Amino acid sequence: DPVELTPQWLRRHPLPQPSQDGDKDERGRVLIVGGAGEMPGAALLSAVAALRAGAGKLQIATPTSAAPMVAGAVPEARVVSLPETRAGALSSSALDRLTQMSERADAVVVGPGLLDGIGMARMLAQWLTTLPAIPVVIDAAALSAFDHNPDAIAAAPALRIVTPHAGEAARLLGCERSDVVARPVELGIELARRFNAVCVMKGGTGYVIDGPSLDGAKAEPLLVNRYGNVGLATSGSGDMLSGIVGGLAARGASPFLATAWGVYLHAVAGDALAARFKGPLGFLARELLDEVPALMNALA
Ligand code: NPW
Ligand code: AMP
Ligand code: MG
Repeated sequence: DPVELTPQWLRRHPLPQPSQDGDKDERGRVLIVGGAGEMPGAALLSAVAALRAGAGKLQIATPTSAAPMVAGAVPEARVVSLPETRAGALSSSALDRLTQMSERADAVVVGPGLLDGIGMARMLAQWLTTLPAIPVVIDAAALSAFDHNPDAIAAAPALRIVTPHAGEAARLLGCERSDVVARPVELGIELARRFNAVCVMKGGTGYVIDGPSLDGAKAEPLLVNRYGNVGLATSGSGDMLSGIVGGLAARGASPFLATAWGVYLHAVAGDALAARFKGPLGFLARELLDEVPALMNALA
C-alpha cells in the first residue's frame, strides 16, 4: 500500500543541509539539458527551479537557437549552446559536449522543452548509458531515449528518475492514456522496474515509486501525494517539477528523497498560489518558483 506523502514523512526523511560555512560546491552543480528555439521557456523554468531548490551551481545546455534567450533570462547560469538540427532538435554531434559537461555535474535534468527527433533520442540514449552514478531526471522529450536500448539504459550506472505525465507514460508502455489514468500505481511500478528508476506518475493524485528498492527489504518504495490542485495542470508545470527534483538531488538528496520532496514542494506551492488567488485557476508555472524556498525552509 502507498505511504502518504506528508510534512511528517518529510520531517522524518530530511534533506541534506549545508554547513554554516559551506560554499556553493557543497550544494552541488546541476546540469539542465533542455529548451529549443520555440521552447526556451521550459529550460529556463526548470533551471531556475533547481536554484530555488537550493542547488549551488547551475549549468544549462540548450540548442543554439535558444541559448541567447536562456542566457539573458537566467543570469545566474553558465549557458552552453549545443548543435541542433534544422528542425531544432539536438543534433547527434552534441554528444561530446554533453559528455564533457556531465563529467563535473552532481545531478542532471534532461528533457524540458527539447524537440523530439530520432537522432536526438539515439544520442541521448548513448549519453545516458555512459553517465556516472549521479541522479539524472529524465523528462518530456528525453523519455524517447528509452526507445533505443532501454535495457542498456536500465543497467547503466546513472541513478534514473523518470517523470512522465499520463500521455508520456502511455507512450513508454505502449498503452492508452486512459489505461495510465485508470491504473497509475500498477503501470508506474512497471515503468520503475523496467527502467530501474524512481518513477513519478503525475496527475491529480501523484505517485512516487522507487524502482531500485521495489523488490528489496525497504519498507516504503511507494508514496502517494494528495497535495496540489488542478491549477497545476498548466503550461510549464512539469518543467518546474523536474527542475526542483534535480536541484534537490544536486544538494545530495538520494533520488527517491529528492523526488518525494520535489513532488510535495511543487504541489504545495500550487496550493499556496491557489490560496492567494482565491481559487485554483490563473496562476503561472513561473509563480511556483517564488513559493518553493519558504515552503522548503519551513520543513527543514
Ligand atoms: P501532439 O499533441 O502530440 O500532436 P502537450 P507537454 C507536442 C515543453 N513545454 N515530440 C504536442 O503534439 C515540455 O517540456 C514547454 C513532439 C502538442 O502540439 C515538453 O518538452 C513550455 N511533439 C513539450 O513542451 C511550456 C510533442 O507538443 C504540444 C511531444 C511538450 O509538453 C509547456 C504540446 O503537447 C511545456 O511544458 C513530443 N515528444 N510531446 C515552454 N514554456 O517552453 C508533445 N508534443 O502534450 O500538451 O505538452 O507534453 O506537457
Ligand atoms: P506536465 O504535464 O509535464 O506539465 O506536468 C504537469 C504537472 O502538474 C505534474 O506535476 C502533475 O502532477 C501536475 N498536475 C496535473 N494535473 C493535476 C491535477 N488535476 N491536480 C494536481 N496536480 C496536477
Ligand atoms: Mg512535461
